[in-house]
Amino acid sequence: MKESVVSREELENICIQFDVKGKLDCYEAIKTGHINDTFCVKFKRDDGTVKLYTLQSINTYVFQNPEIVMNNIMAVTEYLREQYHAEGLHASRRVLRFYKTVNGENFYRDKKGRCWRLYVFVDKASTYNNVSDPELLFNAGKAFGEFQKRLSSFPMELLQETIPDFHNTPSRYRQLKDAISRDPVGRAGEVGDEVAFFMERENIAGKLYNLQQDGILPLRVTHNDTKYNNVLIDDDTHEAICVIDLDTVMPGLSVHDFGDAIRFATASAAEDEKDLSKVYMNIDSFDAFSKGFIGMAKGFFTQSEIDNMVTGAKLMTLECAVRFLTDYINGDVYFKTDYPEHNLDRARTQIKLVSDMEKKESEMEKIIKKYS
Ligand code: GN1
Ligand code: MG
Repeated sequence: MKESVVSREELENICIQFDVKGKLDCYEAIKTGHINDTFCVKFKRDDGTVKLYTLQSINTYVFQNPEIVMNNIMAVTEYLREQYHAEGLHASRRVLRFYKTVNGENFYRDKKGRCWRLYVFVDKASTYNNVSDPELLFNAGKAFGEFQKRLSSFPMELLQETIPDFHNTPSRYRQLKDAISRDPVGRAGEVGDEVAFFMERENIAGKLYNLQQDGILPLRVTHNDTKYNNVLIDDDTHEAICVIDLDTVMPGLSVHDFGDAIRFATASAAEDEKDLSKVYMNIDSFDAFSKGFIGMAKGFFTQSEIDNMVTGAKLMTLECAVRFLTDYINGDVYFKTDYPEHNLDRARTQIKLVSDMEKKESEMEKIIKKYS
């Protein structure tokens, strides 16, 4: 997926659609994230005051119904904001605040058909891609766990699925097989080893999906994209203050949120590291994150959820590997890439992580037990 090009004048005009006051002073593209195009924009008012906003164009190949995405996000952020207020807490740095357009819409569709949304930029806070500091990992685990706890009273029926079957791992396998048989850009022949790895594990791919279908794992309001860089860390206190990237908040499984976070936060190297000898699952990071996610939500998760957290980590990593490889075979239509083998490199790191997790399964189980 290619990034869309947008001029300064276009950015300024789009912001004006959200009734932003003043003139565009400067802007910067924010490069984290594989899906949407994001900018930090700075506006200067006539009285000299400045205000920062995040402007984002929603990827409509990935999110075919931006109305649903924005309805969900507005409902969830509003709910969280009221909850914080009811507890006498400030919400401005804890919950993203989205603006409506001058026409009262949740997003603005420009002449080129791109869908834009605008929200307050949270200052003095950062996102990180690679972390090994246990305090930061603990704080992020706590924040993602708390996010679920806070939304456990949210009326789930108000949420619509923004991407159907998002974490349906068997369906991700079907998409892979479909890509292999269509082979639109002639890459399927090069990935035999990777495909063999997936096929050897196909028998476990449906485990969590089936447990949910059988009513053993409860549906909750979940985030579904709990990468470490989807939580804002306060620059001064190092607290994980605000969960971001809410596009996939919808009914889902807690074990998926835990698992996807583990996939990313405990990885010893970047998601696209080429030197696979550097890639493994850091068990100390696993301990720190679990202490936050499970330890701080004691009593919240059911026993069947606790029993399946480690499977969540393995399956979310496996699923992500399948998705990267599928996109590679399809010609890189979904995830943003910087070079032709980018998705293949990503798939390979995830495969390496799955292998390492398989070796460390009993160590991981012990840690979960310790905190539950
Ligand atoms: C995408 O947008 P970002 O980078 O937070 C993807 C996740 C993947 C992740 C892999 C909507 O997340 O599902 O796990 O890349 N988001 C979507 O890094 O597909
Ligand atoms: Mg995302």
